[in-house]
Amino acid sequence: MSHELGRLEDLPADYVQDLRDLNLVPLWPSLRGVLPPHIPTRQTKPTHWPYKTIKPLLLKAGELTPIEKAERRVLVLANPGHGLEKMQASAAMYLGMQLLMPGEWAPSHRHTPNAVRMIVEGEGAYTTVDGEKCPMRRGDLILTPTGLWHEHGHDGTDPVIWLDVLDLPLVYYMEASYHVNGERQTIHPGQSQQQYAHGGVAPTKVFERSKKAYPMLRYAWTDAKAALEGMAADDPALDAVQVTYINPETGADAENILGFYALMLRPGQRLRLPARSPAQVFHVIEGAVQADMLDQSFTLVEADTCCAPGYEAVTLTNLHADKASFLFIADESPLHRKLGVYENRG
Ligand code: GTQ
Repeated sequence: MSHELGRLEDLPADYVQDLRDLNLVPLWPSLRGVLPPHIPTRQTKPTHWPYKTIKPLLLKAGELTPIEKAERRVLVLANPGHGLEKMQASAAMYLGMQLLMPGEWAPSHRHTPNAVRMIVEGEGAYTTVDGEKCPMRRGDLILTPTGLWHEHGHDGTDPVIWLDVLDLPLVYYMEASYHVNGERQTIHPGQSQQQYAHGGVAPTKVFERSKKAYPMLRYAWTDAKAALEGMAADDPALDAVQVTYINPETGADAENILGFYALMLRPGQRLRLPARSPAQVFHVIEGAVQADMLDQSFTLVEADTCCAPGYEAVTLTNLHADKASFLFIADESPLHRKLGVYENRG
């Protein structure tokens, strides 16, 4: 049952002013705003960022702004529903397309927000995370979790571009976002890529588990793709051919706040994802996919990115009838589950 609540205008102006002078606010005029009926108010709008429109502008940024003047040469994929200046894709997710030109160096820093990179294009770049040199190849996922030093270098001959996904909006909102600059890292042994690259077997820690909270930093696309193709071949009836990027020691999500997944759509497949509370981001690693949500329909080709607000079903259709398409998905599920607000409404 919902009845009309009193408005601010219903109150004597001097009374409201007396409250304000004491840093007090009446709840009832704003109660329905902060606790709307049945479904949250979402500023996150379905938004599509075609790669072909971003790439030339990013390359132009490479001409206009030297790396020393940028530190990170990034065009932010900002959701207009939040206001572009907020640099948010959703309530908790930030997306950016980053360019590194051959020979350039993005210096070492660490920060409280968690980041991952999904490599879009180019050869020869690498990210050093916590002393581990992680080569960047198309489709690879590289973690730079909270607090770990990271820097980017490029020994190749062509521009390298990747998609950054950070939980920056949330960490900033919590007044917990800051960075520290550091020295160039020395590369040390203990390559997580060698130790944890094979699902199902992990290094035996005789006395204790790894001391590292994030034992695996680079997830090669060749491995993730092989896992998806294996699952699809094993069970032709399996609808959601999807893997989650996990911490190989704990089995938990790879990072604490955002979740990361790879999804394979079989030739011509149409897959309805249920309406769940977290917002989601879809990025095409290989193929072409139609993404339908609310009253929007996006045609996503390779390297395109889009986002969907929470509490809405999304239907994904592989636009190729004769081959699989592959998506990278990021969402706010780990956060929603930890906060106890996760819902699947079917
Ligand atoms: O590469 O370290 O898109 O610190 C935003 C902040 C990338 C990075 C971003 C960052 C980075």
